[in-house]
This record gives sequence, structure tokens and C-alpha cells, in this order.
Amino acid sequence: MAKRISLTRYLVEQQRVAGHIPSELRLLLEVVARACKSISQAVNKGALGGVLGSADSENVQGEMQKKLDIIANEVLIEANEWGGHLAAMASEEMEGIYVVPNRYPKGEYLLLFDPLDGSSNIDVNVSIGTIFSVLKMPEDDRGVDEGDFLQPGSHQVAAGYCVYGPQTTLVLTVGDGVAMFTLDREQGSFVLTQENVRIPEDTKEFAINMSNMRHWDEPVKRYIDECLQGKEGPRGKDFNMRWIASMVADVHRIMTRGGIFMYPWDKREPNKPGKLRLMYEANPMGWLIEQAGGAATNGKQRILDIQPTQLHERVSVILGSKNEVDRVTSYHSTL
Ligand code: AHM
Ligand code: MG
Repeated sequence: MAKRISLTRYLVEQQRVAGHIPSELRLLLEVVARACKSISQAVNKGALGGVLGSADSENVQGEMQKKLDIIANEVLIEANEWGGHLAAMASEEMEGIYVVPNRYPKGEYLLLFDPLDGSSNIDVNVSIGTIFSVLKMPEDDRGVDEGDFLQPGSHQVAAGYCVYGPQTTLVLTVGDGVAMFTLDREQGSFVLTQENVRIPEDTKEFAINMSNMRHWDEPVKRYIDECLQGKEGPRGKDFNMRWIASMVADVHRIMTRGGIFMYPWDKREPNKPGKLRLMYEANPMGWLIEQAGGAATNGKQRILDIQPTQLHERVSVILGSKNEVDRVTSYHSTL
């Protein structure tokens, strides 16, 4: 029987053999994975756990929160605040940063998360997930504040997501490629199921919310229009479309078989740069995609090079198979 490699062993080897991560970061990632296991359990219980439905509150973005959004946020905070690895946390569901209380030791890392991405899919039993990103405190910084989080995605030291679908799968990078772990529910542990994930450079599958078509900018319209023309059009091949409306699930499909995902800027709210959040969604996903050989841009610039100016900043997102992302990006410079 093939040897099973647990997440713990994988991380220990990343630390000891490969020298990629310090022990503090390894422990932090173990805690995040443990929190994801608890969230997975709550998600699985669904109506039996009384966790479905709205919470009658709004988050900082003015979106209605679901009960599970709040539960997942609390699970991540409670799991991570006492371990001594973190200085502070930031979440899509909290207005300001959460500084580790003085009663606990403080570490040198900053954790950012979207506790439950794809909230609109919770009640209809479609895959949802947790997205996380880890940064280091700037050197010689004495007290932690919001400004410490405003680092470009290229500064991330770890990033990942956990998708709660037919299987619970944790996908992780510490800058040495992408590894996938599947939750073994009987054993209660994540087991390595794929290493060195590679996204094919070409694809015949795109993911975008087509109902927004009339609001798109010209470059995105041109790209999708060419895909829709199929074999008879300039691309000379037929394209397939998928849109799950959970970024985690759409990105997971791309990690598995390639594709391009877009949530571009559109004219509905011209002053907003997009729907998705740079720090909790685009940066961690962008780094994972790049680590698997794909690309991630906002149409004009590599996502990971964007200097954030606000914690809850939004961004236009185009990511996935490299040649397709390069094509859409080139349309932005020629139109
Ligand atoms: P959320 O973080 O509030 O769940 O919103 C982000 C989600 C993404 O997961 C998904 O790609 C997108 O919103 C779907 O948006 P739409 O419903 O406009 O298609
Ligand atoms: Mg989200």
C-alpha cells in the first residue's frame, strides 16, 4: 500500500528537509488546517446543526452575513489567537484588524482570511470554502496596526484554501509549488493527495458571470465573444463555460483541469475596482495559481504586484491557464 503522508509530516519535511518554512509558520499552518476541519464539520451538519440562513447582520462591505460566515470567522479567531505565532488577524467579515490579546504571547505573522467564501451557496448545498493568506510583520515594527497588513501579495509566506465540497480538500503553497490534501474523516487528518500541481497553459473552459455581460469593459467583451464564436471564430475551437459562484470551487476546478476565471471590473459600480477582495481572495488565489504555473492579473498588472492601500480593497481578477490570461491581459493594452 502506498505510504500516506499527513499534512503534519508534509509540513515537518518542508521545515526540516527542504528548509522552506520556519517552525513557527509550520505550527501556524497546522492551526489553520485544524480550524478548517471544524468549519468543515459545521458545514456538513447544515440544517441539523441549525447553522443555515442569515444572521440578520451586515459585514463591512454592506453584505448580509450568513450564520456560517460568523461561525467560520469565530472558529478561525479562536483557534489562532492563543498559539503565539501571530501578531494580528484580518478578515473579510471584520471591519478592523484583530490584534492578539495581551494575555497571549505575540508572534511575527499576520493572518488574513475570507472565512467562508461563496456565502450565497451555503443554503443551497453547493461547494464553499475558506481562503487564507499569511504575511510577516515588517521588521523592527514595535506595535501592530492596519498599515502592517498593506503589503503586496508577493510578500506572502503561505497561502491556501480549503474547499468544502463532496470532499474537503486543503490546497496550500509555501512558495515551493502547490500541494493538495484530502480530509480523511475517519482519521480526522488531512492526507497528501497531490503534489506539484500544474495548471495546463491552454484551456477551452472559461468561468465568468455571463449575466453581467452588458456591463463589461471592451477587452473582456472581446475575449468572451471570441470564445463564444467557437470553431467558426478567430479562436478556431469550441469553449465550455462553468460558473459555480464560489471562487474557491471555481479556482479548484482550474487547479485540477485548467481554465480561466474572471471577475472583472464592470460598469455597475464604476468607482469600485471590482467585486472580489485583494487581500482575502485575489492575493492568496493569485499566488497559488502562479505557483501551479498559471497567471493572475487585473487586466493591466500582475495581482501580486499591486500595492494595497486599504484592508478591504477590491480588485478586478483574471486568473488561470497562462496563455488565456496573457491573451485577456494583452486585449487590455491594445484596446
Ligand atoms: P463572498 O466572499 O461574499 O462569498 O463573495 C465572493 C463570491 C466569489 O466566491 C464568487 O466568485 C463571486 O462572489 C460570485 O459572485 P456573483 O454572485 O456576482 O456571481
Ligand atoms: Mg469571498
